[in-house]
Amino acid sequence: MAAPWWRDAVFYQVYPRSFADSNGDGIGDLDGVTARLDYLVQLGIDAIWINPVTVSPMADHGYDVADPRDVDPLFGGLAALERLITAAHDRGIKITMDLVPNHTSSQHPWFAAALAAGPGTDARKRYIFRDGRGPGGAEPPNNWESVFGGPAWTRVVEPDGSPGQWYLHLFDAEQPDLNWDNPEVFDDFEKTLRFWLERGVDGFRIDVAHGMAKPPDLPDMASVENNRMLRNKDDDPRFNHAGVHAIHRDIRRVVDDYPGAVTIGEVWVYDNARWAEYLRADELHLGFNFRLVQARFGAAAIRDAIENSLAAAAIENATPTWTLSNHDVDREVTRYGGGAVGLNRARAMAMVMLALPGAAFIYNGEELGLPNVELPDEVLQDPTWERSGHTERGRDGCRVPMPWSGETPPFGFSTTPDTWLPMPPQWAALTVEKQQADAGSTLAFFRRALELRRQREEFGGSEIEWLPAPRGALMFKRPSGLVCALNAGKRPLRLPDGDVLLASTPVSDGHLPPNAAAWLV
Ligand code: ISL
Ligand code: CA
Repeated sequence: MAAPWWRDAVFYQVYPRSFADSNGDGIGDLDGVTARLDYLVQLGIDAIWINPVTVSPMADHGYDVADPRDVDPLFGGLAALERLITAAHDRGIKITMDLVPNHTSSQHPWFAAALAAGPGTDARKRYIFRDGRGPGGAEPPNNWESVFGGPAWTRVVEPDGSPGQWYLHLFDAEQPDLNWDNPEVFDDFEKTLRFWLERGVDGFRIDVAHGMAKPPDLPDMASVENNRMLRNKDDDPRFNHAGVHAIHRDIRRVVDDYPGAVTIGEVWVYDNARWAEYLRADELHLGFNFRLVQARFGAAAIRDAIENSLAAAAIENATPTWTLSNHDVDREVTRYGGGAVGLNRARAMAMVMLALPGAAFIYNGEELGLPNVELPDEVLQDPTWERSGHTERGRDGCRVPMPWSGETPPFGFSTTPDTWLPMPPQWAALTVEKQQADAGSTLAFFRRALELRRQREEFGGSEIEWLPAPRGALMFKRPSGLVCALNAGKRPLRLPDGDVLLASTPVSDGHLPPNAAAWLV
């Protein structure tokens, strides 16, 4: 049997609000993506993962879904998605959508029905409603916190006007968690899966894939500290309950009716053995592994992240996945120190990622070397900002729209300068237009890297062998011959013999400067 297409695919994540705006309202949309597809062909990607575009009041920019089987008019409606699918397939690009099984929008008809029907009704049993604790039920049912800050419970007013039950929302109050013990919930999700697969979608990124099942007694969390994003512990009762695996098996049975379709789970689970359970042959095809995102720029930390990611996937003979950034985390240029050093390190890490066996994910703007943007308080939109009582700024800084062309904002992203997040004037130097004209640009570098990864047979084989490297450096080899060297140290690194295919910073006299990577054959 031929290897599935996704086994070594390069996925490009489109954050649809921020990619390209086709109708001048300052918000990116699907026709904007379709219009820019040739840019992605030239970049050399295999598939697009598009963040949620289904009908949503946009409390969490689409992760609050009011109708999972239609496209929001803001993004162009269902017809725009169909145009994108057709145009992408014409160019050999796959389209994967983002689905959100853990919760709905509070404006989903089911939630409206649950509120109207009152306690103890079937309508309430599609969500997680409980009576409160303490006198009059005035305290939340347990101490769980929302990932975005504040309590994970909100009290409702009952139809007769009395203070009522509480509902669970691991994220924003506008995102009530579904009750996956109720078979109606899966039945509806199956409809959603088939709806999109029938329309030619090539697979799904599954949001919070470790979250749908909850422990029946909803026990308190041991600690409500350190519960923010990227800091969860595996003993957190809100996530990774064993019951979630039966849900993944049910999903897989549906997806298997559509050969070639892929599922990619967002699995924030740290223990390798427990993470690997999601990748069993009858569960997800791919799982995000976030160790590389979390690793600081240091040889030991990066090697540890790679070794653990490979070991975790190997437990179930699954395909490793690699990602350096996404719409939830600070951009890597900034994480690695910002400025020229941050950019050099981000380029070097892109080469490390693309040299590894498995599937790689590039987040829109990564190929331009975009940094995070420091936004003023008044433009922040991420619910985290409000829910944390203005202590966490949230994720808007990595979601600023793409600069395409011209000298001033909106840089060809839109026709209105009033874009949904403001674009920094300094991005004039980072536009696609400028970088296309510059052979030394980050964009030109990414194109070359992806071209080599696609064309050179030295990238074959599913393992890596670590080669000896001096302190501060790491070096590994693919079985088909590619050597990747990373210099995360302070002194120039003497490269082994061989031809340099690509270097993220020019090599001089056989030495790789600090904050750089090279591919050799
Ligand atoms: O700590 C977590 C769980 O262990 C979180 O990192 C969580 O998994 C993550 O925040 C989930 O993110 C996804 O779902 C959110 C949405 O806001 C994010 O953009 C999305 O990537 C709610 O749907
Ligand atoms: Ca638009």
